[in-house]
Amino acid sequence: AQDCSIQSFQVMQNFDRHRYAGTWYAVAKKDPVGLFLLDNIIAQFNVEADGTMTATAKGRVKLFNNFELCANMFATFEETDNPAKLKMKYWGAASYLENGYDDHWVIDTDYDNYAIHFACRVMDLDGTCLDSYSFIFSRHPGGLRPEDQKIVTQKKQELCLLGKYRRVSHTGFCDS
Ligand code: DAO
Repeated sequence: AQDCSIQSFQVMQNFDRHRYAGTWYAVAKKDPVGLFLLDNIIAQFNVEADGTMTATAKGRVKLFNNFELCANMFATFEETDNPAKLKMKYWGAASYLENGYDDHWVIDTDYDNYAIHFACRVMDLDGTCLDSYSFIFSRHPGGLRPEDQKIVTQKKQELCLLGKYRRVSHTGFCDS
């Protein structure tokens, strides 16, 4: 049987935040409970002068009354004993946007084409995840290259999330 305890998940070896920096387009997403970012999700990771990683992100969200807008989000990252397992503090440019403190695990990336992210918000007693979300990022707004799709499918399976993702569309909603 497959081991779905999150502590058994392989993460990126020798994670290099300098190579991870730059623009990533979310092309697929496994949503958490209380879904926030819907689509047109673009994240920009930075390495600050002091070496810490930060990010800005945009994405379409729906607020109360189904009012939709483009959310401008900010994040700072804290290190843990594993360089690929970061803690992310995030907040919105406006006070009515979501804020929180989540895991940000980099499961795999080739830095130039694809990245697979995973965050568990609530763990079950057996060590599996009860409430997770995961982004599949591409450097290319058009999606993943066929050769990367294979790796991504394999990793989705290892995260016990195969079939749980939806496509994230890019229509230009958050451009300009
Ligand atoms: O969209 O349902 C959701 C959960 C994601 C919340 C995190 C928003 C802030 C993201 C900034 C960095 C990109 C990973």
